[in-house]
Amino acid sequence: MKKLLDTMMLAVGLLFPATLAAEALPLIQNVNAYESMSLNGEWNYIVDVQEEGYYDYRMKPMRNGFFINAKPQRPEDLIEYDFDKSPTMQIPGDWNTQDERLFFYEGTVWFKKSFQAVPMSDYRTLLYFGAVNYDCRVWVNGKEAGHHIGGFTPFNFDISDLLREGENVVIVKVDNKRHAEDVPTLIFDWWNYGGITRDVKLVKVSPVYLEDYNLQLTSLEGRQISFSVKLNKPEANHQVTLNIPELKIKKTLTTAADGTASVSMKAKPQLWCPENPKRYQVEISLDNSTIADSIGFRKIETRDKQILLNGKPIFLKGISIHEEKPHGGGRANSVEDAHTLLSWAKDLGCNFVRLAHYPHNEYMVREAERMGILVWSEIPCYWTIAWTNPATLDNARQQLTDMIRRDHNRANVIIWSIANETPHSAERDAFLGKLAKHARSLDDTRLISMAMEVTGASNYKNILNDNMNEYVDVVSFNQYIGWYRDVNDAPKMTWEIPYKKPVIISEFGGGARYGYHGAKNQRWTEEFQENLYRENTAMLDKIDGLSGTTPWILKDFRSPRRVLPGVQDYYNRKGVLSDKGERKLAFYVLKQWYEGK
Ligand code: GCB
Repeated sequence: MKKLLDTMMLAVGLLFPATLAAEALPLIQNVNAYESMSLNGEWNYIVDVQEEGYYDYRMKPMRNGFFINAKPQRPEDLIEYDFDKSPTMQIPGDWNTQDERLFFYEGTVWFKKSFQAVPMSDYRTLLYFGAVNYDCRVWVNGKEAGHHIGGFTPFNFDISDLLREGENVVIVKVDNKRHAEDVPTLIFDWWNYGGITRDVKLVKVSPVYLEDYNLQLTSLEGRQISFSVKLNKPEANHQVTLNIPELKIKKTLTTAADGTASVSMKAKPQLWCPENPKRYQVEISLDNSTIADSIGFRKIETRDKQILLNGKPIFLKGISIHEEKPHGGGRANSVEDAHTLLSWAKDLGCNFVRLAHYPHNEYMVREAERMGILVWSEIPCYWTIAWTNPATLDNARQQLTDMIRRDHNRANVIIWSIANETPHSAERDAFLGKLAKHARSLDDTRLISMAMEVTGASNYKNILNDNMNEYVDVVSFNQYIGWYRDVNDAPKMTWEIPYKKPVIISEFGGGARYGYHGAKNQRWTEEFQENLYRENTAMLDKIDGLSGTTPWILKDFRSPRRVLPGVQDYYNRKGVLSDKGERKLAFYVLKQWYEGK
C-alpha cells in the first residue's frame, strides 16, 4: 500500500461526482502483474438470515441498507446493526468452516473492510475479487460498485470514482442460497461453501491498460508464435512492446482504432510438456508501464482417437480434484494448498488433473503449470440445469468466458469442459451446443469436452450415444461400474464408442472409509475400493481409443448428500486419499496402473 499511496494524487474526488456508479468491467488479464493492495485479512461480518439489511418489511430494496454502514449520530438514533462490533473472519475463506453456526448455512452474510486510500488522478483503481460464492453485491463508501453472480470466477469493478481520501469502506453482501435457474442448480454433490473465498485486492491501472493479451505457439512445424493485445479502450496509436529476452524477441506493435494489435513471428522456444515445463519470462509494455508473465509454448490437438501434445500421442494419467484444503474440509485458496494437492497427484503418477466441477483458483492452475501438470478446467453446468431459461444460459456463458479469459495464457490448460453428467434432451443440446461454440469462438487452440454418461447397457455391452458428440473434440464420460451398478461385473463389460475421437473416462471409482478393513465384497472397506480399482483399470485397458482417465477422486471431500453416520459423515468417501490425505489401498493400484502407462 505504501507504494500505492506514494504515487497517488488527490485530484479525482473533485473531478468526478461521487454519485456516479462504478462500472463493471471485463476481467483484466493477469491481474497479479499489477501494483496492488491486498484486502485479504480480517473482515467484520453480519449473518442476515432474512436479508434485513437489504429489504424493508414490504420486501422492497432499501436506500439505507447495511451498505451505508450507518452509525448513531444522536443518542435517540435507532440503528440495529454495527459492523465494527460484529465478529471477524479471515478473507479469503468460506464461512462454513470459520463459524460453527454457519456450517450448513445457506443465505446472506454481509462483510465489511476499511482501508486507507487516496484517490488518484492519473490512475484508475479496480476492486478485484478472485471469487465470491454465489451472488455478490458490492458497495464502496455507501455507493453501489457492482453486482456479480457465479461462485468460481473472478471479477473486477472500477471504483476510482467512489474512493475518497483517508478511510474508505467496502461492504459486500454475499448470498449463497441455491436456485433452480442458477449455475450450478439446486442439487450438486459438493459443499456449497459461502463467502469471499478467493483473494480481494485493489489494483492500480492506467486509464488505458491491457485488458487482454494472448501469446502462444501457433505452428509447431514452422515454429510460429503469435501475440495479440486488446486495450480496455478502443484507442489507436498506443505502443505495445513484447519482450522475451531468452528468445531474443522484442517486438513493438501499434494499436489500431479498435484498441487491438497483433503480430505473428518465427521463434524456436523449447516446448512446454510435463517432463520439461519450460516457461519463458515475458515482459509486456504499454506506453510507459510494463507487466510480467511466465508463458509456456506447446501445441495440443487430436488425430483420430489420439491426443497429441507437441505432435506426439500422450496418455493423460489424471485424477479429479475438488477445490478443498488438503487437510480436512474448507475451500482451498493458496499456493501451499495447490502445491500439496498437486504433489499428491504427482505421487500418484499423474500428468493431468481434472479440476472439477468449476473453475479452481488461479494458484491451482499456475502451480500445475509450473509443476508440469496438464489441466481440464470446467464450468458448473452440472446435472439438471434450467436449459430453457435465457438468463441461465447467459450466466453459464459468462462463467465460461471468464474461465477462458483468466487462463487462456496457461500452457498446461488443454481442455475446456462445458458440463458434467447432464440429462439428454433437445433443450440441453441447444444450450450446451451454444456454449461449445462460444468456447471455440473464444479459444480455438484448445480441446473442448464435457463429462457425458453412458445411458444404457445390455448384455454387458455399453454404448455411448450423445448428440453432443458433434460439438466436442474429446469424448469423455463418467462410469461407476462396481459402485452404482454391476458390482463384480467389470471384467465382463465391453464398450462401444462410435465416434472417431479420443476418449477420456472422466470419472470412475467407489467409496471407502480410510482405515476400515474387511473383505473385498464389503462396501466401504479399503479392500472393496481396491478391488474396484483393479477391475476397472483392467476393463479400461480394453477400451479402444482410451486417451486418459481422471478417476473420482483424489481425496474425500465434503458433501451434504453423504449422510451415512460413521462412514460418510458428510464426506464423499471416493477419495483414494482420506480427507486428511492418508493413502487408501486403491491409491497404490492406480499408481501402479499409471506406472505401466
Ligand atoms: C458423479 C458426479 C460427481 C459425484 C460422483 C459421486 O458422477 O460427477 O460430482 O461426486 O458422481 O460420487 O457420485
